[in-house]
This record gives sequence, structure tokens and C-alpha cells, in this order.
Amino acid sequence: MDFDTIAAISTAPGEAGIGIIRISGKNAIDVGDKIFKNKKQFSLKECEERKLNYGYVFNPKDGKKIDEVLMVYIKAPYTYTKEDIVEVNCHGGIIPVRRVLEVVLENGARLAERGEFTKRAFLNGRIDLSQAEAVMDLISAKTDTSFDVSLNQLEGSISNEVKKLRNVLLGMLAHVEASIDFPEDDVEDLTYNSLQEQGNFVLGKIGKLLDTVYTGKILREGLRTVILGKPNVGKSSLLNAILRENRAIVTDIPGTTRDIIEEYVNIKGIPLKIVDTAGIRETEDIVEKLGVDRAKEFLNQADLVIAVFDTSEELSKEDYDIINLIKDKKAIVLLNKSDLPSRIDEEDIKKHLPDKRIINTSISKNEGIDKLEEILEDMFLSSEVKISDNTIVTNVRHRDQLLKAKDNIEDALQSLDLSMPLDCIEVDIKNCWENLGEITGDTVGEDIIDKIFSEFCIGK
Ligand SMILES: Nc1nc2c(ncn2[C@@H]2O[C@H](COP(=O)(O)OP(=O)(O)OP(=O)(O)O)[C@@H](O)[C@H]2O)c(=O)[nH]1
Ligand SMILES: [Mg+2]
Repeated sequence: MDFDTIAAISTAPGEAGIGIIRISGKNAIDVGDKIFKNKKQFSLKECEERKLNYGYVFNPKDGKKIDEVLMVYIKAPYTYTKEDIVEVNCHGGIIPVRRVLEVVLENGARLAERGEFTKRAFLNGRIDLSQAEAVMDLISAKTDTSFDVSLNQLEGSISNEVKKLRNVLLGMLAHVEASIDFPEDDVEDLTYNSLQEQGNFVLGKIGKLLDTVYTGKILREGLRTVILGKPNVGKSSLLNAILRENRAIVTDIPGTTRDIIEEYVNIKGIPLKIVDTAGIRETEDIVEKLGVDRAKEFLNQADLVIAVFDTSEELSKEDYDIINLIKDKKAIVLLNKSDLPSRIDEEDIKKHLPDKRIINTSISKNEGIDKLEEILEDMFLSSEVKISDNTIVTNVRHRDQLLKAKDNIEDALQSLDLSMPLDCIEVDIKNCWENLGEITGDTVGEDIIDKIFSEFCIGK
């Protein structure tokens, strides 16, 4: 496509060794040519393509030097955007990059919108929409695992699956068309059977992709983990032990933590968004009461609860309240202060929470934390989904499209079961084909494209 010329600062703002200004579009090389001279007074076009050229950027209006730079131009189509591209490596730091950008904008480029370079890569057909989305995920990845999954997606893991399914659906549509155009009774039976077989194949594959959504969500957003327990059992001590820093205040006064404390931590590749809460108890103290309410709110949104009990004391009413609160939750139970004589019968807890993993810990002696981390890994990775050999759906938009596609193919299969007329079935198959096409961007509207790229950062 024939677009105008855009430019933006592609490196993060702040002081750094170098800063990069990127220019893309049909006049990119002209713009670069106007503002660059190398040491022998050659302009950019007189220099070799695809080579970093040492020289300086100047203002053509008054000839004043702006910064010493390395500059390169690369001709379309073998570039990120499939357009002519110029990149200026100037000194990092707010002033040099801003001054270079200003002179670029004065000489024929316009400031790029968020994600506009990647949007052009998509519109010019170098990558599809799911790959463009992967670019953003790569940049914002918080753990190695989520980075790896995004890299797979950029290399086409989702695109390939979706393309295969759309091909099957297209075959089904062709079959339906042919049967409508040339109706013969014996062929019709065959048509129904073969459509059913292929429809089930598509449904199965969509189901497999949807199975990965939970893992994908955790990789993307982090496992929301709430530490819960009555006051003084060692919740804040646990947070500190996991973070390996003294983040939360720890004292032997019950009711020390009043507000929630939220931190990110990476445990064996699993991103955890971990929350320490105020100890749950009935209290007249207004501030503490608010803290307890917030703890309960967070509990509702949690993917995982770490429930802490103090084994050096007998189970109290508050402990039983906690047990009730976590019964139907994914939870790990810590019996803490195991360095002190025990007054809790583990069997009693097991009786009330038969399906929960229980660990004895002494957080102050740093015992049992490894075990907790192992169990976390185990719980997370023992699910059906193995990250390494699977296409993982991490994107909510993809999930929604898959759910729609699933509904449509299920409708089609049901209609086939009831031997409904083929043109009714055709509509559902076509819808499924379109739902999947929205993932790769083949059938997507402009509004959705704009929305996706507006969430990108400037300069990407
Ligand atoms: N003996 C022993 N003491 C511990 C252990 N873990 C924590 N403590 C102590 O228990 C007390 C309470 O610890 P905190 O981490 O503040 O407990 P909390 O659950 O956050 O308490 P609140 O914020 O009041 O709800 C502190 O004096 C800790 O040093 C342990 O494993 N053994
Ligand atoms: Mg605390």
C-alpha cells in the first residue's frame, strides 16, 4: 500500500548510550538524505544501502549540526514495514533524540501513531494480525516463559493452526456448494457424513486451543495469588521470604498489616502477582476492618490462595473461617511455625480440606519455601498444557473469537445431526470460518485493527 512517511523515537525515553529514530514510508530516504552528511560530505543517498554510515545530522535550513550519528537506509520490501526505512542512531538522552526527531519532522515525515510501524507491517502483508499482537506481547513479557510463547506466536504458531482450520472449513463450504448445485440423493448422504467428520475435527482442534487459555492468561497477567490467614500467623513473613527482601513490616503484634501489599515475582518461570493481606478476624478497629474487607475482596479474584495457619496454637474460630473461605478455591495450605511445638492436628485440617496440598513451614528459619515453590510449579505445569510443545492462546481477543467459532461449528454439527437443509448449515460454517479469520486479521474490520494498534507503544 502507498502510505505517507512516518517517524518516531523507537528507544525508551531517558539517558542511554544510544537513541534510535526510525523513519518509514515512500519519502523516508529523501528525508534522511536532506539531513545527513558523512565525514566526506556525502549525503545519505550517496552512501551504501544497508550499511551504518558515520556522520552527523544537521538542520538544512541553517546548516547547523544537531548530533553525531550512525545512519542507515534500507529499501523496501525487505524491512520491518515492507517500506523504505531509515534509522538514525544518535546519542541517547532526551535532548539529542528530540532534536533529531524535530528535524526529521520538519523535512517531510509526520509523527507516527502508536504501533503504526507494526500496523504497516500488517497492512503491507508481512505479518498477520496475531503476529502483530505477538510483537506487543514480546515487549511487555515479564518472564522467560511468556516471552517464549509470544515468540512462537510471532513465528506463526497461532496463525498456522488457524489457517489449517480455515482451509478445512473452506473445503466444507465448497462441498456444501457443490451439493446444493447438484443435488442427488446418494451424494447427499455422503455429504452429510463427510461434513460431520470434518466439523468434528475442527471442533476438536478449537477445543484444544481453548484448553490453553487458562495457562495463557496466567502467563500474560500473572497468577493472582493471595496470602490469607488470621493475624500473626506469618503472612507478611512469607511475602518477604518469597520476594527475598523485607518488603512488608513484620512484628509479633497481631494486626500489623492493615492494607493489602501487591508485588510481582517470578517463581520457576511462573509470573506471580502476589498479595499480602490484613489478618482475617472480627475487629472493632475501623482501619483494620477495612483491611479485612479488602482481603476478602482480593480472595474473590484470586487464581490461587496460600492459606497460612500457626501450628503453635490450636485452631481457632478465625482459622475455621479461613478454612470455609478457601474450601472451593485453588489453594495451598501452610502450617507455619513448625519450629515451635505443634498444637494442630494435621489430620483435622485434611478432614476439612481433603483436596488441598499441605506443607509444614518455618518461615523464620526459611524452611519449606522451596517445597512451596515446587508445589506451585507442579500445580501449574501438571495441567493438561505443556508450554514447550503447544500453541498457547494468551490473547483475550483470540479466545473470544475461538469461543464464537466453537459455537458456530457446534450449531453446524447439530444441524447436520438433524439433517437440516444444507444452506442453513452453510451459514454456520461460514460464520466459523469468519470468526477464525478475525484472529489472523483476514476478515477483520478497520475499527478492530485501529483498537489493537492503539494499545501499542509509540515507535513500534
Ligand atoms: N517461631 C516462628 N515465628 C514466626 C515464623 N514465621 C513468622 N513468625 C513470627 O510471627 C510474627 C508475625 O509474623 P507476621 O509475618 O507479621 O504475621 P502476619 O500474618 O503478617 O500478621 P498480621 O499482619 O498481623 O496479620 C512475627 O513475630 C514473626 O517473626 C515461624 O516460622 N516461626
Ligand atoms: Mg502481616
